[in-house]
Amino acid sequence: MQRMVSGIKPTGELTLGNYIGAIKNFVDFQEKYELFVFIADLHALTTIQDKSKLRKRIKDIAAFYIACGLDPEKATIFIQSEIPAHSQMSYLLECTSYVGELNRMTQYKDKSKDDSASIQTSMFTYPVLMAADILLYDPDFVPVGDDQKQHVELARNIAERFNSRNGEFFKVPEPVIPKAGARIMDLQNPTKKMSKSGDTDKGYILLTDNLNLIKNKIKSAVTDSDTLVKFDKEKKPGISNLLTIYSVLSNLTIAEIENKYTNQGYGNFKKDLAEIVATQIGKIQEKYNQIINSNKLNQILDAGLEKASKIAHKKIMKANSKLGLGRKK
Ligand code: ATP
Ligand code: LTN
Repeated sequence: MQRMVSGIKPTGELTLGNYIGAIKNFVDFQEKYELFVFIADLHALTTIQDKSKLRKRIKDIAAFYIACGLDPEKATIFIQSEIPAHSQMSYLLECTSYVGELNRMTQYKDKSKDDSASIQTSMFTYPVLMAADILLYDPDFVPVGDDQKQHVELARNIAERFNSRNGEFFKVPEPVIPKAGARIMDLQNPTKKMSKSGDTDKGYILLTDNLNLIKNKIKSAVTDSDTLVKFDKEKKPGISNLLTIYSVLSNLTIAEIENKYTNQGYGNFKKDLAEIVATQIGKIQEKYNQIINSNKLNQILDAGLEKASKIAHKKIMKANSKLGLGRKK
């Protein structure tokens, strides 16, 4: 069975973007691949965090993974910081990467544009930690949203460089970007990615939002002044974003949805979409409420930790040895 690895960082509440761009796909992939999914808590420390909020979010993401349909019998779910090999491998890969290539990472460039003096070092080096997260497990594929493609490509370059310097050691993985929904946009500013750190809370939908609030956010999403339900990313970014959400959540094609709402204007379209989103998130919330305070969540994370840490520990010990560290060949 081919293997996949991916993670989400607990820097805020999960959004509909995280669900459509990442988690929903993990749920499909667990049927066909050996899937490792983790909570990237070390990555959260790239910005300063409130400790008690961080701890709550770590468990929240684990509970949402399961509530969204990840099955711990099929997928290995674990917390990154509980496996020290991630940080250790990150250091070895820092010794295999260049400042020049990290400087080219667009996410870093965006984040450091305003005030690079107050950006933490870890924000700069974080793609290397992400490479470590991936390469430790020798996956074939890394499913991520659009914004993370460049980081997976960096991981590939680092793996190839390590292999050419030290002999074949890491598998070089491929990124897997979803065909639809790789970039769900902000509902109020549809040229920007929907993000938990967005400007207005009307722009993003959280998996924890009250269902009525979700419906209102969809109904007040920015569209354009004509009334045609038609996909056109350049000219009609708002309606195109809503069509993408509708299509991914209903399994109808964009063309089928466009047909369904010919000559109806935006009102009915938005009303139906509001129902679809609220119903699906409502089901997720029900399962989340059942699991969040149960003992089962800890058992799942313990089992995931045991399985993942064996693989990661072996790999880091072999990497140390490959590089001439320690005493053992
Ligand atoms: P932030 O938006 O706070 O900067 P993030 O949501 O991009 O963070 P993560 O939570 O680690 O960061 O992202 C987890 C996964 O969700 C990644 O694969 C990312 O590409 C995907 N993702 C995040 N936002 C969206 C979005 N708006 N549309 C599609 N996929 C998304
Ligand atoms: N950097 C990613 C989260 C992340 C990740 C990973 C994704 C950390 N490690 C390994 C895939 C594989 C983000 O910010 N979205």
